[in-house]
Amino acid sequence: MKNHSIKEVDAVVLGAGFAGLYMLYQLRSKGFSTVVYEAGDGVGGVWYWNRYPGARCDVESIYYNYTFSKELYEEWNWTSRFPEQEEILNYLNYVADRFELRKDIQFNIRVNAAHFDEERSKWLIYLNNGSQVYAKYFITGIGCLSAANIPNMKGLNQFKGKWYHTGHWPHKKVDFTGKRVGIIGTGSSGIQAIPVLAKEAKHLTVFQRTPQYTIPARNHFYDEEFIRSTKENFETLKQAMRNSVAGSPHQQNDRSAMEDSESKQQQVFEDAWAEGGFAFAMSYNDLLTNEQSNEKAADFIRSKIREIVKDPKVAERLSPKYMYGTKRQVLDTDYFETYNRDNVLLVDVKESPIDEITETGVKTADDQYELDILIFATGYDGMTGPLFKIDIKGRGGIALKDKWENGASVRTYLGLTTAGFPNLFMITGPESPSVLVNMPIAIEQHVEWIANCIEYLREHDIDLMDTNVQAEEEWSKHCREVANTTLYVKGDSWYTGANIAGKHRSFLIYLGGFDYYTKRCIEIAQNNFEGFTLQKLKTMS
Ligand code: NA7
Repeated sequence: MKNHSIKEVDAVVLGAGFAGLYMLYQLRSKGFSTVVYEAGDGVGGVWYWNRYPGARCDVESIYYNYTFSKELYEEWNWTSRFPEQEEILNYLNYVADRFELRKDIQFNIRVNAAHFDEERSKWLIYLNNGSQVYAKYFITGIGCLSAANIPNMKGLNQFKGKWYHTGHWPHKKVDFTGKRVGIIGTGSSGIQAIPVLAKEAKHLTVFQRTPQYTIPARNHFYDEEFIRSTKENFETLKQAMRNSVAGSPHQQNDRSAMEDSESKQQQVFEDAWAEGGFAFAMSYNDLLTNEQSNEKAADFIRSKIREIVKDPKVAERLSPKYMYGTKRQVLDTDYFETYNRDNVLLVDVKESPIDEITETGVKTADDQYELDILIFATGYDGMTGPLFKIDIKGRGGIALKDKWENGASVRTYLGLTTAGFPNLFMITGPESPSVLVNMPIAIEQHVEWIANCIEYLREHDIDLMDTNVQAEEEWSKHCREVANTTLYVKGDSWYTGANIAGKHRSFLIYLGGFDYYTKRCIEIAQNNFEGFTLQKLKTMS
């Protein structure tokens, strides 16, 4: 029986960030009725939510854009090497207006659940405003890092000051003038915020659990001539990014650090340090596969910390001991220099764990720190976290969370689909190259593949596409095998899920190279979507 009260569309897309906006653009241009649901009151995704002081992208702006439209690339002018959150948000708002995307986006709506209705072979989507919608295709564009991790610390509810998480920052400017500020967490978000906070606040206490390898970003304004030449080279740049290992035109040095003498290594690392950005990560080809090379890079950074930070005890606390790069390498502006300021205190919470949050601040095993504002820069439940926040149920009413055994047994095909959940697509899902590729480029590749796939299904009158169990077993196995050849799997990071108490440890990013991955996706499509079962339904209600 057809339920006439429930609206029907071809596709429901979740999230209006880079992924959701481009998915909408693609599907609409192919004539599919599409609606995007977005929890925020504006577009931008991660760039809508992450408004903390100092928030910036760690990919160079001229590469951190869409490449599907030459005109768009020519129209937009980035002002500096590493774009600020506000500038990226302005860009995405410009995209939404330019392609008239807003009319198909519903803001301030959260999708609570999506259940596959086997009788109708459609997804029934449940919205937090109480209404429902049927969709033939259900597509998630919710990012890999959108489920905030707010540690369950005793006493937080009794804190009389204000507290914030970096990923849910207020839209009104927070004034730190004259305030005693505390920040927990020294990942990318903390390291970007700390130098800015230190300049504004009366006093800043940094609660560090694990020190980080961070490299100077060497941010600077672009000059007009540089921007003009970039635009002239658009086609070359686009091809270079789309056919690269990591979605950027930068080439990795093709040598092992072990092939060079100590003095040559020092020179290579010095040059990369001076260049800033991800040059350091690209300085040798085996920093993430060879422990000896890795140790050389780690030693070099530790020597820089000792050089910059005046107090040797503080320098020692700031020096990471784990393998370089197994947590995402951070880019900073004056991070280590900030610890030379009189108004900044570093507290090592591994030495002296946080006991509780009190009415007036943070109490550790050894001391009490009085605070007016407390900031959680404590990261995210990455990769599976955003998907598990939604009650997604496939065939037989099986929940995605149960199929994947709460993260212990994630199985996908190309990180795009998973068996038993027909017509569900995950943009940059677990086991795709995602966060280890320049995200807008990874997103474009996924979105174009999904849009072309859906168009193929329409052309061939196919109603349902489901993943074969064997295909996903093989992909997941391949994904794990490639990861196990690297040092990434040895690190305690959000990459491995080790940052979340009780989370199963697994490495859910495909490391076989974006170029290889793209070719594989194309081949699969060209072979009439091998690894999928394509089904025509006899009668449609
Ligand atoms: P990250 O990189 O996960 O960093 C979170 C930080 O918070 C990290 O230093 C954690 O220490 C620390 N943390 C987490 N929980 C606690 C508790 N309970 N107590 C003390 N310290 C804690 O998140 P970011 O937001 O900085 O960056 C995420 C990504 O966004 C980044 O990689 C870029 O891709 C963009 P730990 O290291 O786990 O010991």
